[in-house]
Amino acid sequence: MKASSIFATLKTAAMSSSPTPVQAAFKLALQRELRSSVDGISREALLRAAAAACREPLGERWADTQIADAKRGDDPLKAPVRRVHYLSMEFLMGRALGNAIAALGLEETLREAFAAQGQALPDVLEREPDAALGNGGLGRLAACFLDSFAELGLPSFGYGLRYQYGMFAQAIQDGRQVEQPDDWMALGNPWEVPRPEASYRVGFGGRVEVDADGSRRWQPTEHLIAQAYDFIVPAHHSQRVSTLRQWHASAAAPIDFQAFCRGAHAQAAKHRVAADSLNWVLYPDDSTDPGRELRLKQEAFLVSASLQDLIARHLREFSSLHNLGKLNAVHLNDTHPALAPAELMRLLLDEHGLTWDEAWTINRQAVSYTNHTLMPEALETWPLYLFEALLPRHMEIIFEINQRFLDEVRAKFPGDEGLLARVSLIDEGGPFGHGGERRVRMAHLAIVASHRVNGVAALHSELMVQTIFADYARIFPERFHNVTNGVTPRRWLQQCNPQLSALIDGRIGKGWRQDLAQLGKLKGLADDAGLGQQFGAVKRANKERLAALIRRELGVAVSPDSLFDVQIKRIHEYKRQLLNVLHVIARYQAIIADPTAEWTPRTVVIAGKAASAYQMAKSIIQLAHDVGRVVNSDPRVGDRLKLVFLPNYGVSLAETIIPAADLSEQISTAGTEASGTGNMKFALNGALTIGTWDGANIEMAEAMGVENMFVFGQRTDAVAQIKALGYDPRLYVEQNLQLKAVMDAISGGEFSNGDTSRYRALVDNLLGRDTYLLMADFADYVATQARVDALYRDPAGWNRCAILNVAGMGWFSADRTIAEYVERVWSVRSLD
Ligand code: 4GP
Repeated sequence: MKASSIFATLKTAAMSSSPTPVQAAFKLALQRELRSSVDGISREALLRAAAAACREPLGERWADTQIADAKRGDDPLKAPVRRVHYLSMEFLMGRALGNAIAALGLEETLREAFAAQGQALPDVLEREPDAALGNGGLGRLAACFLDSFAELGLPSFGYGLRYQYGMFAQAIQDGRQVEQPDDWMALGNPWEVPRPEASYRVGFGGRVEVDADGSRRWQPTEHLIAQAYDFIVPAHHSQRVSTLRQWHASAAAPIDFQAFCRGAHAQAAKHRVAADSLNWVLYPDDSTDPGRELRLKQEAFLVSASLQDLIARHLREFSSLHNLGKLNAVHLNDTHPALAPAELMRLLLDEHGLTWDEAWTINRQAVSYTNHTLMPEALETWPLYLFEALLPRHMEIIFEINQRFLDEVRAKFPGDEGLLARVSLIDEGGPFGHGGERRVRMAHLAIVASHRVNGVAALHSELMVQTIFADYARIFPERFHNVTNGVTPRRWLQQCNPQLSALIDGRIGKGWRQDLAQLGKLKGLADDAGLGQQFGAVKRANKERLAALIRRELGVAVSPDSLFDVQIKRIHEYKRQLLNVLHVIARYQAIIADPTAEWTPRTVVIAGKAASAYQMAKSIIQLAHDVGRVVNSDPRVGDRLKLVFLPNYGVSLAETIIPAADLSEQISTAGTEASGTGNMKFALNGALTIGTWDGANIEMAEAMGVENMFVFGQRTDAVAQIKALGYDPRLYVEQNLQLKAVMDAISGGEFSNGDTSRYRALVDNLLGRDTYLLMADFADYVATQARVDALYRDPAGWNRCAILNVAGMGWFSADRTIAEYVERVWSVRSLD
């Protein structure tokens, strides 16, 4: 039998779950791998074999999906289905094999095949490096969305860059974070499918020339080639797939042959190296001019290649551009791809000869934008000089968009010069601007060009229109919406927590994988003591697994009987990992003061990366290590308290930690966390949340019943009020002896071997400014942690509450989120 026909059989077999042909196909792929393996059947060889066996049926599904999608505009009586193009600089995919075999129904087959080779499936799965092509929440959200695109059968393409090094690998040396390159493709990437036919030229630099007929033509001085590599994401309940198309850059003229012949080899390779630098890392350090230039080039490269691909596909399918906006959505995942409207205008005007009005209509129909943070520093702006030098034609187009937009605003709000200056796409660098430097405001471009702008949780969307985008909300009130985030239940329950999945299946059936709302059926079972015990047993097994990992990684023994209190996310002052550490210190001091009191044993787990230039976040990581070292080695404490920091946080580590958590720390200052998605993953796996009234915590509390969450701290309006009245953090410290003792211990060098300077900046910051109100929230946080202890001492009550948490999570599926995007942002109806 030919390989192709074997894989045709494999595809059918995967659907009918008849094991024989699948095994045959797998064995064939395995033999192929082993023939080239000199040192026996390594786990890596098994991994490659399994990936190869999965890849071919996935390839067939990909082709079928494209054929079906190309026909989507055929029926003139139906509203056309739009293909969504999700542009994102980040896709935090994690590992792929576990997901692929679950989707193809190959789990058991592979388990047996690996067992026959003396290997356990989980051990092989662990050999796959994480594709960490993202930084945090917005990147992981994009990965969840790809899963839901496939599951819901949405015609779509995710577009990103093919970074050779993802987010850095975090090592810890003497308690300090050290960044190392994350060479995730060192052994190749068995999943990517090169698409030589999808290749485009992207220009940079040069100048704009005016033709005899007055039309403008950009003559770039540098050309790069964008080459597509596809990563296929399968649906779990149909044959559909979605695609992440990642662009790789190379120089159009890779070597200067004349220079090479002269022996000037480095000079000959100059263009090649310059082009390749676009592929190196996600988020090059942009504190230098070359760093900023590289970043802007990466963004422009992503946008241009993706839009050229969209237009080429559209022309192939529909041979006319007039319906491009109606049949295609272009979604901007934050401001990083916000250059898209300018590039789409350029392509339509200069390359395809449309008029400004035609091109602008298409643009507005196609483009939409999601904001993911209220932190004003995250709203990108680019110096005009850099923009003009790299993208002169885009600069002209942005000026023109701006002029037309400001004319509209002037007509609508006559005489309001302040408004014009604030909403302009150009920051003129006035007294409150960037020190006299003119800059392009990318968020403003995104808003002006979009027909919809959304935030990611109800509170965030509300605050977005009240604060950072208040002027725009006045101008375009109908443009702003909320779409609350969600997570994929396939990865974040089915795959990461097989035991809990099986327990739930046994009680309510398997339908929740496709329709998470079915978890609501668990509500009626929350008082079933048997279920509670089984629930506790599953948690206990997951905790043992995590305890083993902690011992392996850190050499620290933690007891699975203790309450596992977990905070894993990027390290940021607003997320308040520091508040967590302050509580650990307070608890430590209280245990020392009264060791015989009734202590609920706790293991506090923290993990997360700090941006490489973010000194305060790095100092928090160091403090967590210093405190952990002292607490964990103090014989007076024993099992009552442990603090561990697990290095190199990423998707796979989260998949092990989350199912083992009893308590989920979601403790950002109210009004600062846009949504959070970790909060959803924890609750879905039966952890109880201690959280502020912030982001999606609020909607979660409403869904599960606020009495099932440990809510504490000042709310958003109170935060604003406290600040308005002149917040003085010292007053809170002076009035709270416990807090004072904690601060004194840090500044007195108790955790830094007597070094009183190590945390001076950190302490001064808390006592002097405390932007994120740690001092104001400390007392309530500590009191609420005591309530947590009390409930944990009642296992039946705790398990009941945990079941109610899971039961309340039905709404937080990424499938629901995507259905809402389709309805309110991407559907043709949203254009009316
Ligand atoms: C994150 C937000 O911090 C988080 O609250 C939200 O859940 C997530 O986006 C997805 O919407 N923002 C980022 C970022 O990752 O880089 O701004």
